[in-house]
Amino acid sequence: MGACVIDGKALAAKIRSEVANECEKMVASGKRRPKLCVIIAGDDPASKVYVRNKQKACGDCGIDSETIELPGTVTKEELFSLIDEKNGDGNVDGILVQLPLPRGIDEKEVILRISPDKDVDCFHPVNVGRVYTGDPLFLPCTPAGIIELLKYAGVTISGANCVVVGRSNIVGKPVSALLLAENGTVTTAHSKTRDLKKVTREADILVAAIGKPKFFNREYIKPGAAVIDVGMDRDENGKLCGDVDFDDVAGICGPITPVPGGVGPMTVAMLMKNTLKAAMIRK
Ligand code: BQF
Repeated sequence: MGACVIDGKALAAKIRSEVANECEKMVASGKRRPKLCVIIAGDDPASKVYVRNKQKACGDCGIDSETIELPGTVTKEELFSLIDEKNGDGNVDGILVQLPLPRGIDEKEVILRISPDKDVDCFHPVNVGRVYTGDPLFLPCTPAGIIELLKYAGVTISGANCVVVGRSNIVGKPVSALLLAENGTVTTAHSKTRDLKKVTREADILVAAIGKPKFFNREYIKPGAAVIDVGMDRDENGKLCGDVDFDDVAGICGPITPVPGGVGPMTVAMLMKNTLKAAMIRK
């Protein structure tokens, strides 16, 4: 117990090197490298950074990557025909459409268009359902990264009171499902939750995923609790920070993830794992 900062960067590097080893094994056995196709539409600066992080991670792992940049004015039909082409391309293992999409394009429809066996983000309803029924093909990247971070820090999930704050399809809902699959006792709290402090103060494991800079101070935390900060927010000076007031909380909590260098690098590392998996099921 006692505050310890969980080094997500180091764990992500370890996972990338394991993926790299597996890729070299594939090459040694005469197979081609896994290949990820990343599609980005528009010029959101944060999205561009994330796509660059993913390209670089592919390079580190020995995964081939192709990035297709579309203008923000792209139509749904154009995007669909590109996805159809990549679905049918036997040399492409994973397809990722960077979110958010430009206004007017329905993300749900785009996700449905991606072949489930190439859906390395694990956003397709078929893959989401498989996670919930305990028969996963891929694991959702950020939630799977969170589980790995907890295990790496030596936190026992089984039997623990887990409180997830936030209920997005990308983080809150699927991380709740994975914590449940690990035998946690899971509460998913959100903006309508009454007396949030009372709820989070019961948490042995708190996952903060609401997108509000430094929202969670020590009043929300049970002493010794593990704190996972999924926020990618900007503070009053425009500096990157999380949903947790790290300096206030670090004095009383148990293991805690920093921002940057906590969950973020793990999201990208788990994407590499999924891409390797996609390549393995293709052959
Ligand atoms: C780090 C993301 C919100 C909305 C859409 C490393 C990433 C971030 C941080 C990264 C994220 C967040 C990604 C760090 C991908 C994680 O060193 O702390 C890597 O690239 N991420 C995304 O693709 O879409 C998002 C957050």
